[in-house]
Amino acid sequence: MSEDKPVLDYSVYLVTGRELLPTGKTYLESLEESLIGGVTLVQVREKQVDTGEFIRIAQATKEVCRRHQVPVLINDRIDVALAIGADGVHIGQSDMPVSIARKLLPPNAIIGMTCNTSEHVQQAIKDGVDYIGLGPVWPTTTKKDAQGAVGVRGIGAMLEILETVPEGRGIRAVSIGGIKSTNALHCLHGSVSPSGRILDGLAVVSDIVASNDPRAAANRIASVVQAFKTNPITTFSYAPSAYQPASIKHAVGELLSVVRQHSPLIHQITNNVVTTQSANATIALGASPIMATAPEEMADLSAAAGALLVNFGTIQNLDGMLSAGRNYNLRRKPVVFDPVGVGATAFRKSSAAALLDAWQATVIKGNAGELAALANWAEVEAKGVDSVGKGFADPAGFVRHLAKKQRAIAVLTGKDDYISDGDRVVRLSNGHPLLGEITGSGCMVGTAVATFCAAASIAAMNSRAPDAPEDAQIARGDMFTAAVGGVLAITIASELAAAKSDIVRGSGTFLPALIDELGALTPEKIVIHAKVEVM
Ligand code: 3NM
Repeated sequence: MSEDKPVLDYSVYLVTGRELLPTGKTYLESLEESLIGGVTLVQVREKQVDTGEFIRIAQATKEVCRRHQVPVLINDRIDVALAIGADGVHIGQSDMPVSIARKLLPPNAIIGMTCNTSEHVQQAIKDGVDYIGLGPVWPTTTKKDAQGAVGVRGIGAMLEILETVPEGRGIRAVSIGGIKSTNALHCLHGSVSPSGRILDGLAVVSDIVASNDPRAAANRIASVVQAFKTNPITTFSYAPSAYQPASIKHAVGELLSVVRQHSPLIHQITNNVVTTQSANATIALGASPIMATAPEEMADLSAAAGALLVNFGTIQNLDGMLSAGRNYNLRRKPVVFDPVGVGATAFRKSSAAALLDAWQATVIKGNAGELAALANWAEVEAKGVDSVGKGFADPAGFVRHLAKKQRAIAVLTGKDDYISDGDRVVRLSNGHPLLGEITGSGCMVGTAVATFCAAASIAAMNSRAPDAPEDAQIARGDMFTAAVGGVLAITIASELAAAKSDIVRGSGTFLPALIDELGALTPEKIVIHAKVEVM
């Protein structure tokens, strides 16, 4: 790269789209307002005008952008870029080859390229581009011939290539396609690559251009990107570095006290086998359940509730699940995902994929079979699995891998339970065989995890200074400890219930005793009984 190449700020990358302007707003007005709002880079994209008109628009764009010291790139047309002295070009996969563009343009020109696949990224690295535009993240109607959406994890996989190929490190990356201020944080957070590479910015057309208030629209995205880039959550190591069993047990006890004190509303979209007992478990823990499924009520409920559980044991309303998670993400409230039986049918698998692309899960909880199906057996086998259904040769390594990949806390339930934030792993070994003899004990773990997550969120909000800067956590609070707490609550209560030999004579009498013990659980009992090992 040439020495005097300008250093661009890709944070809020506006791609123009005059056809989307609202009535009454001129192109240059909208552009200027968006620059005031925080756009840091502009690409002039014109697909339907003659050369003379393109040059006129590009020149006018450049003049406005210069006033705000914002660089201008031209989509596709090297000749137009040269004609107006633009800062560079953005070229698509079917446009002029980079090597030719490089020869035609001045040495300090910026060249960016659209990449939809890993192969495109590898080629772009070979071509020596300055930045890549990765997408589409989500379906978009703005680009008529857009490729299939790759999702946030697809963006992360492409970002990882920049990290693993040495020449890729200096290349900047933005994502594009369906990005709005409402999903911007999910896009940034969910696309962090396994080795921690983050996006340099977000490229947006309609969310800014089609707005009646482009200044506010740009500003909303700018503040999300700014908060994320200032303090990117590349792992989930929220917990203090001295994370020892004693401090974990104590912190879980404190969260139980928060549940009892605040009685948060726990919104559960769950299966119709366990609805009643999950609701009763929620009440016993000291919280309030609401079991609502209709998409129309998700916005209101996300304002009122402390956490969301999505358990898809019986998928009746996928739209409700999609809408619910998006709303809770928007409010930065925890979303617990329990992909019950996800490996059983193709519909469950595709639904899980759709949900995990539509919103960011805070915690993903499942047994060995479920989490293996979610992670793809191929990957699991590569990580070492004993045999299908039995468990993992390296459960700690597996949960760490899954947490990293899904950018969530991963909870693997079984005889021992493993919980990871993608960095550290905790093994819990409480529980009783009777849990395996009643239906829905795993679902109750999901309920309890959601309840503790709501408490962690309340604790974080209560300790937050009123003037604290925006942070980049998709759900605020120590969700790792919350996940540990939810598992411990059910497993410790199961031991205490089973020990009541005068009352409990089998699975039928065990369930009510379990609910009783959840109600009688105290921070002290957690500290006494919890079997916690930091791995
Ligand atoms: N390129 P909006 S998607 C210009 O995937 C463009 O390469 C894409 O528009 C790609 O922000 C796209 O309105 C349009 O969804 C993005």
